[in-house]
Amino acid sequence: MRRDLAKTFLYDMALAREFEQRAAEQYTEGKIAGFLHLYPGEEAVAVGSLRAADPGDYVVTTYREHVHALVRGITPAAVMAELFGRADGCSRGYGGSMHLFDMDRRFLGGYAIVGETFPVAAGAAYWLRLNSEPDVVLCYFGDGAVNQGTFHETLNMVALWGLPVVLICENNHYQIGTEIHRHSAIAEVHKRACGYGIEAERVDGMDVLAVYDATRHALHHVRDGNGPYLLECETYRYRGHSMADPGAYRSALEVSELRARDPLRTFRKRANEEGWVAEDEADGLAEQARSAVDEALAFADASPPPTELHADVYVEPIHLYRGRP
Ligand SMILES: Cc1ncc(C[n+]2csc(CCOP(=O)(O)OP(=O)(O)O)c2C)c(N)n1
Ligand SMILES: [Mg+2]
Repeated sequence: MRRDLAKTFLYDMALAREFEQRAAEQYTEGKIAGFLHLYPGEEAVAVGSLRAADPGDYVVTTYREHVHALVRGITPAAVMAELFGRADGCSRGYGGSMHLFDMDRRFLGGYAIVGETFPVAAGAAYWLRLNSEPDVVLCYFGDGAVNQGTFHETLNMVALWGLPVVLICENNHYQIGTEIHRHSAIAEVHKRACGYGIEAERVDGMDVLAVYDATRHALHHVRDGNGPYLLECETYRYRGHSMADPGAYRSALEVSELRARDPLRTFRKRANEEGWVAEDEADGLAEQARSAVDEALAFADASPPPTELHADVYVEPIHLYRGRP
């Protein structure tokens, strides 16, 4: 393995963990409004898959998307400012935590509706096909989205038309407080793809290198013209579903077993043992990540509120409503 890639993985995951922990603090201090869904425990999925993608590829993802945005190259300052609802946020303060967007980085957004990412990704992939572009769409979704109609409709159409999409399931086994076995006849998400003739694979989503290798394989498959691919990454979130959820439905034993497989700690240990990244280098990367988040917080705090909230809002003239009940 290349040493620079191992360092990139370590930095990305350290930044992800630090960013989310500090965002949680800001939420409790009232700096962030609305819902806040955090990613600790799942870092290897976004980092491994997005580091395997090309800059030209498109990304469509869910409301648990801060880390995807960071790995894609949106600055921590622009992401934190968006969480704060400020003018310098990547969505100019309009979107907040669940609606990060950056066209330059082909980051087509976080989406708050479960199952919403599928048709958006299919549309983008269809556009790529029409324009004979070589790029691929990475479409993220949670295990809670696989019983939505949009999942099945989209798998059918992207398979039928052979569209360039890698579907990436972040299977953390929970949909808010409901465990997947309680609502899904087939809980192994990758098995569902065969119903549409889509190749699929399950991968250990706590292992960044495994996710990276599997995504590279999936992207080659798609770029070689073999149609879509579905990757199921088995992972776990350490916090509740959102800041509003203490996560009391999970046993302490279950959480501690999964904490023992912490993707950040396990990869750091492996990188050290393999001679890819020494302990002091890893400490340095963690320190850099802390400074980046310090700067992001200062930037977000200093950023003004949006001044043009009505700029993109279309309303009918108010007199049309006069006289209505
Ligand atoms: C169509 C729709 N139904 C219900 C909700 C409420 N809701 C928000 S998150 C969520 C659970 C989704 O779980 P999953 O897809 O596994 O994603 P995770 O939060 O685990 O990352 C639900 C039901 C929603 N946002 N959209
Ligand atoms: Mg889930």
